Amino acid sequence: MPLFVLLIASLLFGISSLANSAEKTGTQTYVEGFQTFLGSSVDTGQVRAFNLTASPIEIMQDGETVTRWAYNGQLPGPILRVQKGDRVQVTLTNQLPQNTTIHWHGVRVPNAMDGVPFLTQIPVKPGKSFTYDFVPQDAGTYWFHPHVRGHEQLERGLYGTLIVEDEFEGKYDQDLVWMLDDVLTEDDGSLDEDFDFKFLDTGGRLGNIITINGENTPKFTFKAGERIRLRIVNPSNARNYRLSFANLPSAIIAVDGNLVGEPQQVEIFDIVPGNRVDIDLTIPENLEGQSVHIANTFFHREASGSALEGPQTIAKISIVGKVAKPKTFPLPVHTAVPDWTNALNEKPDFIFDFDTAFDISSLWTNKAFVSFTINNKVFGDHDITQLKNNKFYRMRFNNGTGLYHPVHIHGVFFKVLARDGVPVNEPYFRDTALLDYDGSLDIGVVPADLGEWLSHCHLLEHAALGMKSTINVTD
Ligand SMILES: [Cu+2]
Repeated sequence: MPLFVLLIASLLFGISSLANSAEKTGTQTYVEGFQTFLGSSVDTGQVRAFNLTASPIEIMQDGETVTRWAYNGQLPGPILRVQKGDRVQVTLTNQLPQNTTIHWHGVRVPNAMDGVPFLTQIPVKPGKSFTYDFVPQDAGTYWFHPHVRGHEQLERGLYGTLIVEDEFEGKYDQDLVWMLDDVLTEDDGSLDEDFDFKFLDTGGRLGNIITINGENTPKFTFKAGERIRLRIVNPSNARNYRLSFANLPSAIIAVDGNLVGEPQQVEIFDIVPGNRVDIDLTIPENLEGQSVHIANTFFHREASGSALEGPQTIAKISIVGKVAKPKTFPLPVHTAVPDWTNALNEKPDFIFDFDTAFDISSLWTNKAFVSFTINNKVFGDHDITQLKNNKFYRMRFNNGTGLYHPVHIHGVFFKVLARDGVPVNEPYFRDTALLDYDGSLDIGVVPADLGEWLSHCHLLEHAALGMKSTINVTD
């Protein structure tokens, strides 16, 4: 080979490898930022064992006996509290008439503990047990629910909270969980038990009653001057919420578990199915003796018939008495949330088109004639998205359906980079984010746990009709 060809070749090679390494350096910053955010792993040496039995229960509702499904006979299910680094062992016993599993929503568990039937485990048959075993490494508010017939099993009442405690435990006057759900009932107060395809070709199952911890418009009594950590979880099949705390000072201090880099405004945050937000709520000292209504202001464009629509009161707070000394510590924040503003300069590595497909032959039958697709495929025929561990990826989700889709990816935290093409700088990570009905969502993600993980719409009727795929994280 002539010398000048070699020279040009080596020059070209040199330039292209230089370009590659520049590119790598850019995204490597995001990887390192995320690793710093997660911090080093912890092992307390403690084992925390719990039993969860899923079974039908009978409860009284408006003077009638109605049947729901529950963990340990409790509706909502128990609150499990553990320390970061504890070994958590939960034995699930299935006393339901169906198979079930438990998915630990938002918790980075070993893949085999993720609770997805036929992907990470064989489902637990009626009468059988399975023990989940994992060591949570991220403090915050998480939740658990079945991943078998989710649109039925969650609606019937199977969900609970997992709190991984952080350094702010015990600093608040009260630490409360609000499971914010909506249920669809018959006129006699019993659950509407049509879990066939009645709702599945729509915006999902919107209930006619909004409940907090199973109660319709509950009353809470707080003291003037109290500082409350309110952990809100949305286990609803399809409903989004926006909360208004009226004249009570409030701020979001955590999203989907982790603390935020800067406190967020409660009134503009869409709490979509799967999301958790921790709210720092202060009861002003001068409100003693007064009452305050907490409202849901989200307007669902699909709502019709008996589906309730905001704004409406979902809880009433009576302020009785006064604390001796109000707590004055600053709002908790995570000090290592990386800035990924420039991540939009990277090209999308993957594009996911959310759409619908129709099967005319099922029209006028009891079967759904619509399926919900990702890149024109339903779960089972889906493409597996291949990812490398500890590498940055930019993903784009496009919505061609005119319906809301809460996008949830198992096994990762991700950051929203743009919504409907407009850059946003959310100073926090999530595991679930809303793909708006006519919009798009751009996210950045650094996988940190190996295995094939489910990625799906958390509107449970859409998931049931195919809107699921997987990401496979390898070394
Ligand atoms: Cu959806």
